[in-house]
Amino acid sequence: MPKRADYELYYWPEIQGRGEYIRLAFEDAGASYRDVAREPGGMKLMLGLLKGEGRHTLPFAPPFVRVRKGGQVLAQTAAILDAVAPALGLVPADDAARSTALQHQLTIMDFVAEAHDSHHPISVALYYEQQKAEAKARAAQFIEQRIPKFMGYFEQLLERNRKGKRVHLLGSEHSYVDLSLFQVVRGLAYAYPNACARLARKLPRVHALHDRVAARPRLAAYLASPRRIPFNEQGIFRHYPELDLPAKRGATRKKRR
Ligand SMILES: N[C@@H](CCC(=O)N[C@@H](CS)C(=O)NCC(=O)O)C(=O)O
Repeated sequence: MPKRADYELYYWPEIQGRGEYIRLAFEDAGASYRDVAREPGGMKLMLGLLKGEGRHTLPFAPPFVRVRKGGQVLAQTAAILDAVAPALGLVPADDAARSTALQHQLTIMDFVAEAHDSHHPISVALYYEQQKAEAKARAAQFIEQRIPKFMGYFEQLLERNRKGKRVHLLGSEHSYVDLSLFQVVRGLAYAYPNACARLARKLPRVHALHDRVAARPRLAAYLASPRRIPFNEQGIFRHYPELDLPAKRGATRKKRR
């Protein structure tokens, strides 16, 4: 009989989306988890919990996670990471560092929401094609103002936390926040390759952190595995060439998962 998993993740099966921040934490820690909605019959279970069929909980939206011990179901990406990180060894033990990690994660989730709204500025209930003109205006602002502001902030944090060469968002310790920033860098490079290429020079520490995270053995194995869903145009980071800056002459696009 297969061993029961320690965690159950409930998230939309076709996209990385916000579920990916949780997947990266489980994968990096080598945790035993089920990605329930990707299993046969799993979508039905997830939709049931969203309709209130769970005894103890009513999550508003995926992702949510059930922790086997105690069976608690918890939603909200940042709250989930805050709750599971100590057992996964993905946050320092002291309370101050744990609060700082949560603060950074919430900032990352604000950034993720803005990345989503850059192609869906009017409503999640409408198709991209129904809000293309508004998306064009919103994406231009996102590229010009918001990506540099958020990324510049993370660059500054890394500069302030500098300790030798091993720089993390939480000073000298690897944490779930590093994994999440990696995902945003990867996602934006997929969605807005030209805009990101032009900004890269100003973000050496962010990119160095991205590269170190990508090289972590368990993460590298995960990224190369079929468990990593490729980026696509149903997810949060979508590549619509018309929303990106034009390519610089001679530039080529790298395909990454
Ligand atoms: N603040 C929540 C947002 C959750 C969320 O928006 N989930 C999306 C998928 S990434 C969803 O399914 N939303 C359904 C809806 O808003 O109606 C989080 O960070 O987890």
